[in-house]
Amino acid sequence: MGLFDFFKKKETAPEAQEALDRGLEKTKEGFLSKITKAVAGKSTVDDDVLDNLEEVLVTSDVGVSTTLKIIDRVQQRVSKDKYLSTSELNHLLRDEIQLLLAENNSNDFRKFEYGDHKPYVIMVVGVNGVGKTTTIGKLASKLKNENLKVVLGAADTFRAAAVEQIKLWGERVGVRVVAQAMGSDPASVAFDTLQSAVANKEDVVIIDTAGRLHNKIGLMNELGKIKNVMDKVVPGAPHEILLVLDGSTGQNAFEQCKQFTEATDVNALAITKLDGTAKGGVVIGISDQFKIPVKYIGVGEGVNDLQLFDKKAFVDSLFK
Ligand SMILES: Nc1nc2c(ncn2[C@@H]2O[C@H](COP(=O)(O)OP(=O)(O)O)[C@@H](O)[C@H]2O)c(=O)[nH]1
Ligand SMILES: [Mg+2]
Repeated sequence: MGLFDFFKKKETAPEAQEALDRGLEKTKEGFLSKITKAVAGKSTVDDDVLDNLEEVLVTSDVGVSTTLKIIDRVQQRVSKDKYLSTSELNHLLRDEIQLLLAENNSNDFRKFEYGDHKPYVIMVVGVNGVGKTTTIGKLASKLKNENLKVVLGAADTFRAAAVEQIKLWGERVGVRVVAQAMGSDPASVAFDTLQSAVANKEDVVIIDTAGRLHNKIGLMNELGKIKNVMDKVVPGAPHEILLVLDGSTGQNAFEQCKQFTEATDVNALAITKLDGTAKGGVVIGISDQFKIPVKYIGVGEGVNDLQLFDKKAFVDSLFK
């Protein structure tokens, strides 16, 4: 079984769907009430309705280019069926969004073959405050529950609180944390972590980093240095560069995604804080525009509030 397959099994479970529904409540409320307004007083889907719908999607943080793609698809369906009723619109919209996402990121994490890499090394990047350390703690807990040996590297050495926070998560979920003093070289922490993971035959290494987005060159250099060190200890590492984005920041998350993907080889995304925000549409836009699989979504601060992103379940939940 691949490393991440177990998530997949759990994702289809009713508890996971319920947690997702709860987490997306605010987005859903906003989205559905806007759609209701968009079709008010109309029986068929005409140009006015499409214009209103476009506005609904843009104001739900789906992003302009993804919105235009969706509207275009809906329009094609409407031109085939001129008497399409507004009551059918919800289903149509849901189907088209699901199809769009399915076309885009077809190469999912489900294809990860964990057996190819031991240790499997994940480097976590993203600006300060987006939820990197929290996501690492949650992920470590999930992996540990599957009997994988996990070790965390406290390579966000920029702030003392950051080192303490990841140590706390380590204690809380019962995984080893490699740390040095605040202000030490992040690459040196990464080196120590990987070396000890190899010595201890651990399965998964997760490296936290500082989210300093000083400028693109600075970021590239900082992350490049950590990556190079990892590759020396475990050739090919990091296998995963996970960019964490705060979904509640809407369009800012798009901008951060752009900057980080330009600075380093991000190959997985986590979008956090979808609970308590009405901006959950950002997941659709980011998933569509960046062609990088959204692997995880955060729907709360608790240790169990991390889910694997399941496109179908996500969109289903929005339209429930
Ligand atoms: N509501 C909610 N809060 C979250 C989520 N993920 C992280 N947080 C909170 O966001 C804050 C910053 O998280 P942290 O992991 O320290 O961010 P970092 O600076 O990127 O490491 C903390 O208060 C977390 O509890 C989430 O999915 N939902
Ligand atoms: Mg942190």
